[in-house]
Amino acid sequence: ADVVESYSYEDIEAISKFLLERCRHRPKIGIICGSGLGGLADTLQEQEAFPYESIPKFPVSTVSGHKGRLVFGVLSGKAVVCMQGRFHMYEGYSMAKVTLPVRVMKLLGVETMLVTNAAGGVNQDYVPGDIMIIKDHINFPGLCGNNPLRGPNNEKFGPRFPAMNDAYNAKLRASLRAAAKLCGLSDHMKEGVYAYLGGPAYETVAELRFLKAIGVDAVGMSTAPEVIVARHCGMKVCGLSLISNKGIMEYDPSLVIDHSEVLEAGRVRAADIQSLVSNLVKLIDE
Ligand code: CYT
Repeated sequence: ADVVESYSYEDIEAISKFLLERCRHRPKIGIICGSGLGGLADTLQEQEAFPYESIPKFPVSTVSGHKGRLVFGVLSGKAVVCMQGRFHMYEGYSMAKVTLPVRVMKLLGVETMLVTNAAGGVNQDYVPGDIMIIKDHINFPGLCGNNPLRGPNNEKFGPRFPAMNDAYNAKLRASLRAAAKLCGLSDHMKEGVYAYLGGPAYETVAELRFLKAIGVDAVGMSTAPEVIVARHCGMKVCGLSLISNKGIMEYDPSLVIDHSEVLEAGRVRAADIQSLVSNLVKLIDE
């Protein structure tokens, strides 16, 4: 049943070959940079960058605050590859396009993937500027059938029915806490459940109250699809949400949220997230 868009193993192999032939780095660590957090890629040493439009069959990203390059380089002495700008379902991309870069990373040799995003705080204890280690997620589109693994399964990547109970690696989460300690960020660290919603509309008050009631700590419009595809193909995963705003849970029309607020939180904490990630990379044993 060819009803879902998908890339063949050969398509993905061709993209990774294209990159490997033009790049001397051989990263085992992949990093997906979220809204306002793309600056991390600019800090890599010995950079080799590939704008998405220069990579055959690669989608091109459109949302402001997302650049659109695959950047290879060295961070804390280790080779890494960063997605500077990701693809979101709300931009109109298929799940296949949203998650294609993860499979490309897999064939590049990536074994550990770190995903970052900007998210709204649902947990009332969270304040903008907090950094949440993702402990687990709820994939709302997936619960209704729009899972990135929908469609024919390619056994070369992973099993038809992959486990997701241990999606966010416990050892990596401990390493993130240790990394946070090293750079003096412990007081801003949280750990919680991320809910993935399709967006692009922010949540209604009733939606946020519902999310809170079911145990969600932060809400955003990315990450879960990439994590599912990474786990499917056996990568170790860890994730960070920068809490960019408090979710508005009261019927008070004077309270507003806009995308510039989300990007501003990224600017305030960008350097902290960069040192957190570089300390984490230091702690990852390859
Ligand atoms: N904030 C955000 N909802 C929010 O309130 N960054 C994504 C989704």
